[in-house]
Amino acid sequence: MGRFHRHEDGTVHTHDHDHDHTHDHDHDHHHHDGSAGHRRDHAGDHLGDHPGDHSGYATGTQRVQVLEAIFGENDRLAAANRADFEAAGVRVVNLMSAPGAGKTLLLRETLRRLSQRVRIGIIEGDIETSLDADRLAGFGAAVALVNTGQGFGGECHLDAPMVRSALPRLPLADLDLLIVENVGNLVCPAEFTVGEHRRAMVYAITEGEEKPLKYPVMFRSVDVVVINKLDLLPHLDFDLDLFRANLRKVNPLATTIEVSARTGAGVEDWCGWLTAVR
Ligand SMILES: Nc1nc2c(ncn2[C@@H]2O[C@H](COP(=O)(O)OP(=O)(O)OP(=O)(O)O)[C@@H](O)[C@H]2O)c(=O)[nH]1
Ligand SMILES: [Mg+2]
Repeated sequence: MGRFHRHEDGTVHTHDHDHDHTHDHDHDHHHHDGSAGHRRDHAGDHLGDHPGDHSGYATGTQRVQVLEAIFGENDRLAAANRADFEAAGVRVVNLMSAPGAGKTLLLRETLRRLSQRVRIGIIEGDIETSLDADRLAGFGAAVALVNTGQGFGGECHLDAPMVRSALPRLPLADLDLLIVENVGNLVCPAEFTVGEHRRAMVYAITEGEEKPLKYPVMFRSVDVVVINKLDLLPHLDFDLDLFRANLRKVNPLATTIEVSARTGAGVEDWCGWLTAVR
């Protein structure tokens, strides 16, 4: 998805013109669920701020209408999910990352440490397979799998309707915390709220320091960035200070937590953040 902007009021506009883009689209936004006072970007900012021929689509109005309908439906069901979460007294964290950043390993280590004292549910989002859901079985959490490829058109993210489809398979009223492991993707999941209270992302230091600048929509949308794979630092020429500076440029308010899901270092800090979500 690109070449369109979504506004706070739900309206959308496209860039179906072909002049150079020199104007700034970096408006301030707030989450629709009010969970954080920081910015939520327009969709497509990563494509919209550079010069280029944007005349490829002759169907601008129809595209806008379809996108408004998609986001409108998502927001409606996200609100319904949120109401169910509130009624059940469960706090919900939407966990996102690029593929392979370490979400599932971090969740396994989280369950090892927390599941004795916190009642945890997991919604495991993957395009295909139950591989990650299987990896999280047997650690004391209720796990519900959503395959976005089966019946959902192979989507690159979990949206509110998909999360809603998993709720009947979870003992919501008996949970304290529900963690949604989103599909591994640095772009699409940021655009779809699922009714969560907080947004978190796992970022692996193998991904390079510049990713907050290249994928600002995701990095701006989160409350916390878990910096993972710190055990690999001696083997990389990764500059942690430069990464932090890049992150601050796009999201000065994000909390950061340094971990290695492999060695367990820092995982207690992440567990502390999770249990403090109110
Ligand atoms: N060295 C090292 N490897 C890690 C760490 N965390 C995860 N990995 C490895 O990175 C690979 C991907 O980890 P996953 O937990 O599957 O990552 P994911 O984000 O769940 O991946 P997707 O669900 O496919 O997006 C696996 O081989 C993990 O063992 C870490 O802290 N250090
Ligand atoms: Mg995973």
